[in-house]
Amino acid sequence: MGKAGKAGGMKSAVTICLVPEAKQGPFVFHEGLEGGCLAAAELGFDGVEIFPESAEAFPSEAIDRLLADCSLSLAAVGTGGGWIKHKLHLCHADPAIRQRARDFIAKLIDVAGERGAPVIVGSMQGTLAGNVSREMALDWLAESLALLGQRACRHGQVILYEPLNRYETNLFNQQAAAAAFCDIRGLDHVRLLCDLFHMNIEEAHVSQALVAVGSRIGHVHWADSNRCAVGLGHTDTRPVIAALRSIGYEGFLSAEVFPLPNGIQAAHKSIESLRECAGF
Ligand code: LER
Ligand code: MN
Repeated sequence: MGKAGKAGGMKSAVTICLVPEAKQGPFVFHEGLEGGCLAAAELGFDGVEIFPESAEAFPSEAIDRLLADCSLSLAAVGTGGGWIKHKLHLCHADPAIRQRARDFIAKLIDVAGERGAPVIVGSMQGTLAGNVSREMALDWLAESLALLGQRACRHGQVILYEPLNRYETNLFNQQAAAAAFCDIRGLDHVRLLCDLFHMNIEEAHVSQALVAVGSRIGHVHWADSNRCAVGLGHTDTRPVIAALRSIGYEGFLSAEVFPLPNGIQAAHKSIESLRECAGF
């Protein structure tokens, strides 16, 4: 964390995708773990956020070696490989698929937890479809997040639940509604992942929305309005940083953006924006 400096307790991270099917996805590095870690370290990021295919395919030995050699933290581990590769999610009408989705995430909680990191439940939350009522889906989601949260807690971790924009889920699109859901359902081991790209679409006021959920925030995806690196769109990130400072946020600001014009330049622009806006 020593690199954070004026950023207070906030830390920088950059995304590395290990799922070939997600080649078009909003991840900075797609060309392998080693290249991604070396570039992240070279650019001065504090950590990396990894999007693996599954727990079984998680390259534990290589990750441990690279994190140690590059002095990087593991910021978080994505679970969306379960959706992209197997179409699993936590609100599926079929109980067997819901169970497989939960098992898929549970195994990733263990590999992430052993390395001091939380997992992200984003696309694996699913979306309401067919005859599934909202009430039913939210019961299933709460039940899974409670069980998975307990598992994360055994590693001293939380689950990062990510409200997504309306084109990706109809469960929760806004932070306040997701926070109220966590409160009402007693989801003590769940924190919110605030993705500035989704928030730019869904929130009336991004920085006010951050302040309103305050201590529920566990992670931030650092992205501009067009999902490019911050600085390449029209989001004003200064009030965002002021809002995070005002609530004493000490987690990661993780660049989850398209590799445009390429991964290295997106990473460079991301760390530069963190230095300019947040004093990294
Ligand atoms: C998906 O849009 C997203 O933001 C990811 O972080 C979800 O896993
Ligand atoms: Mn995100």
